[in-house]
Amino acid sequence: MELPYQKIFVTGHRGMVGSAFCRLLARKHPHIQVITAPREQLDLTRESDVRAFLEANRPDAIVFAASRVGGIIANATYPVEFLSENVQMAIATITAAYELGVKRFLYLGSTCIYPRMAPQPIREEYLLTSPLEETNEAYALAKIVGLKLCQYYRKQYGVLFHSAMPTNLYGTGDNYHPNHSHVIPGLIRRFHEAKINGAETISIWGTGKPRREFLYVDDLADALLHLISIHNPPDWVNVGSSTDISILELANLVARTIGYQGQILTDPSKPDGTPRKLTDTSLMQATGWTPTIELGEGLKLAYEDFLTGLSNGNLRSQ
Ligand code: GFB
Repeated sequence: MELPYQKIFVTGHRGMVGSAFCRLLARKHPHIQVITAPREQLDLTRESDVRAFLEANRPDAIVFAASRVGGIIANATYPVEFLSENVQMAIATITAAYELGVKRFLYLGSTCIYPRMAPQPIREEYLLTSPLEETNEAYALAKIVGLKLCQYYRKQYGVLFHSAMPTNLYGTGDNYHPNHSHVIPGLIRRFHEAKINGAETISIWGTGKPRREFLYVDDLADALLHLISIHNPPDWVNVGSSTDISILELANLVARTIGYQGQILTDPSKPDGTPRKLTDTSLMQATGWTPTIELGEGLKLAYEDFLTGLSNGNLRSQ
């Protein structure tokens, strides 16, 4: 399907989501000019800088994939940065986009915006119905601000600003930092090192009892392309795989993928986070989109990406 855009500005193009979306655009819509700006060239927290950049580049659509992101330990350790940087980037970029007449704005959040004890599976309307999960409250609040600002611009000014709330993501270009990463890259790195070092046991964080849903990042990129191509997208919509797995079962799956045969131990001194955050994806399915990459296949692709990054010396670890 042709897209009615000549120039799309993708923020966060070097991140896992942004780079996956740029790859997909280049493959499926090579005629569309993809505009990007590295952090050292454009500080998205400064509205005047963003306005000047948009004035100079005039994109007709923005996919907002820039975020200060991290796993449970990073979020629980740096709430000031997770709240302030993400709120400032959202307000500066969404406001500048409206001022400069950008036709379409797709903002990315996360399913951690929903209450800790939301009924499962989580539907979009459960937003703000009860307290958030403490370990990532700062990030969740920031993402709720961005989602709501887009919703208000759409309601008040009729512009097509809307949001996607992906479940836990993993895959090509992930961040493998030993402490700041999410669970899948965290386990891949540590299980690989345990295999190489012949470690007899390895500990996973927490009790292993929480359940998580996962989506391969190339599936998300396809969902984002789908969302900017439909005429009346939901104000915000969950993007997930509709299946979840316990962290201990995931650890066993990662061990099998990597070929690690030691004993897997739990470490209850580390936080579990929210017990479960399975998304209800019926709203997204109703728009005509479903994911294609199963977890088993995705883990193989992610491990291959890790090994490639390791051998090339360009593994993302920040
Ligand atoms: O992926 P994760 O860091 O974030 O942790 P959340 C998921 C679960 O995996 C937690 C356990 O119960 C962790 O205790 N876990 C076990 C590990 N071993 C590891 C490990 O080696 N590394 C990590 N990171 N976890 C995030 C939010 O919550 O979800 C973010 O903090 C974002 O803001 C993201 O929303 C999507 O799933 O708990």
